[in-house]
Amino acid sequence: MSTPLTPHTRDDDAGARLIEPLYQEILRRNVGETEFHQAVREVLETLGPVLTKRPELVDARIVERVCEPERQLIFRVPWSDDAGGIHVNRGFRVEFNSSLGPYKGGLRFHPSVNLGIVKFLGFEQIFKNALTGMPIGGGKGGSDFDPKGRSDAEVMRFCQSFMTELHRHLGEYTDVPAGDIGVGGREIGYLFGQYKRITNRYESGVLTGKGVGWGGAQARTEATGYGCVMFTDEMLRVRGQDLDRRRVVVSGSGNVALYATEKAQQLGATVVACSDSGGYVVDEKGIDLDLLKEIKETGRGRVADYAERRGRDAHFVAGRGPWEVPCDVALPCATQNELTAEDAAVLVRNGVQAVAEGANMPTTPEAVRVFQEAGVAFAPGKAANAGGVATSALEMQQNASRDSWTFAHTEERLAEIMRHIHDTSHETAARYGAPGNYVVGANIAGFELVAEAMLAQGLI
Ligand code: NDP
Ligand code: 2IT
Repeated sequence: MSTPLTPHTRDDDAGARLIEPLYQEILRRNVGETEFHQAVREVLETLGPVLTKRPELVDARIVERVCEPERQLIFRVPWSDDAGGIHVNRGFRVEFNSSLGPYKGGLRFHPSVNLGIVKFLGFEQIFKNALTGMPIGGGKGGSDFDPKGRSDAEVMRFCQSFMTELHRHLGEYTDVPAGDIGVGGREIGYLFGQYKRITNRYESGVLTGKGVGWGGAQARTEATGYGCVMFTDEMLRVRGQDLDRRRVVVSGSGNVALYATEKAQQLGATVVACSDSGGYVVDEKGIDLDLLKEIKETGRGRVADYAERRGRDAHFVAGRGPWEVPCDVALPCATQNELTAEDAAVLVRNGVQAVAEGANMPTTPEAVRVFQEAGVAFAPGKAANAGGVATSALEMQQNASRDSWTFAHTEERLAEIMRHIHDTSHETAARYGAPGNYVVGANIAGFELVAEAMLAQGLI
């Protein structure tokens, strides 16, 4: 037996009492998948009131069905390095839920990837994608391949081998991958090329995050980070505040972190720290984003290099996360469980006002409680980082109509979608007796949309 759930509801809630046995069954059937257990638990803890109000969802076993992927694919990915050495990696694609549209979600290439991680990401994706209001189901994939230190030719051969198996499961109406950790424009290019070669189809809508010159959407690169900051701005507005002159700390320095930094700076904030897996850099005058982009996007370098090149203004702290740097707004944009209860306590002590998850599940459940109990505005990833996948859906829309929109138009659509997700989460939380609790609001709003479609589509 694990620790019992802590429902966000009253003790007399009949729905909440149904949840515990469901969760125990999920633990029993998905042995060792700790991140998946965590993601399921965080959602189930908030669903009690919905099940109390909607017994037809209980009768139709919607929770049991939504926690079981429609299909899980695991495959061998052999490839050869530049010296002719042979490597064998494992590929995954979890096609979790297609009630709202084709499976949609990124691919992650990182040595830590395993089935439990892909399932946690796929599970989150179902509700995130629903919240966007776009016609996309939930899925996720990836590999334990480590792209760090590999040449472009090696990455290309790996991507080609990965797609040689995965292509038979994809299609613009079936399953549409995109990027995530370790998968950016370069990898999407190689994956798309191999898909096209095998199928002999220029099926633009089969992958998103493509180059803007060959079917990609303007603003998709920026969308996750921009959207996360737009969501933060909306949360602050509700409290009569804004981002102007705020001190912001961002973790990570990849796609999400770089463009969260860019949007925060555009809105008048000073981003004073960012990080990578080697440590963090503090730059009290504000991160020089051109320099950071040059190091990270062009050079695939480290934040330690940034500190060195920036000179006296910045310093690097090895082997630690950035949460000890005092700030008004914290944006975890690196990876899961990177912000612990101890980090949260330090942030609260230093006066943090708002926290928004650019990454997926970066804040541990204990840390979320620390923020909520301290009255900090907290935005869960499935709401705050949904701008990336929403803009992927806009890319699919442009591909389907053989059109391409301007950056300004696409960014305006993104801003509308982020406002919509904010308002829906905020209103739903209030309607279910948890005002200001975006975790409750986002989970319930996303779940209700998916549950409705599953009910309508019968027992499948
Ligand atoms: P990138 O690969 O571009 O960047 C990842 C960043 O996080 C790097 O700075 C990396 O440092 C750091 N990082 C990764 N793993 C770890 C780790 N185990 N410990 C410490 N630091 C780590 O990925 P993205 O920016 O695309 O993704 C970041 C997060 O955002 C992920 O959680 C992803 O799921 C989520 N996300 C991404 C979206 C997208 O559109 N790309 C959309 C929505 C969510 P290092 O280089 O040292 O490994
Ligand atoms: O976690 C995510 O939402 C992503 N990695 C983006 C998925 C997508 O299909 O654009």
